[in-house]
Amino acid sequence: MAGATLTAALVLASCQTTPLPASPEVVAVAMGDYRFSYDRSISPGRVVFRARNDGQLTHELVLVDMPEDFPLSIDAQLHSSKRQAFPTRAYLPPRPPGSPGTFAVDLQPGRYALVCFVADPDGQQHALKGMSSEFRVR
Ligand SMILES: [Cu+2]
Repeated sequence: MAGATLTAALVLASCQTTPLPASPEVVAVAMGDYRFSYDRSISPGRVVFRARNDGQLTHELVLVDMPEDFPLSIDAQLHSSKRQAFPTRAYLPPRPPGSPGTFAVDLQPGRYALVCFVADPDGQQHALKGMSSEFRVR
């Protein structure tokens, strides 16, 4: 019993003297039917995306890097005849309604987008029904 108390005291002491890394920024993303809702003011560094499917349909979340000089918005790009693949930074597989999902990434200043490529029974991807969203880290 005394040993356990001593161990607890030592653990407590080490916690008080060891500096902890700063808590990462957390971005809550609500995935609705054909939209992403979140606070777009995101700072550089480690960012935790905490997503949740609040819709009635299954959704996924693909975080892509967009070239700074790309002339179109993500939505215009997705609807253009020349769809271009951007590098995937993170991928949250399809989630049924009510289901959460979390991932962490290290983001440099730049241009990014969230996209859902799940297809409806009509063959159309959610990305073409408005389920894409661009944000800038600065
Ligand atoms: Cu979707």
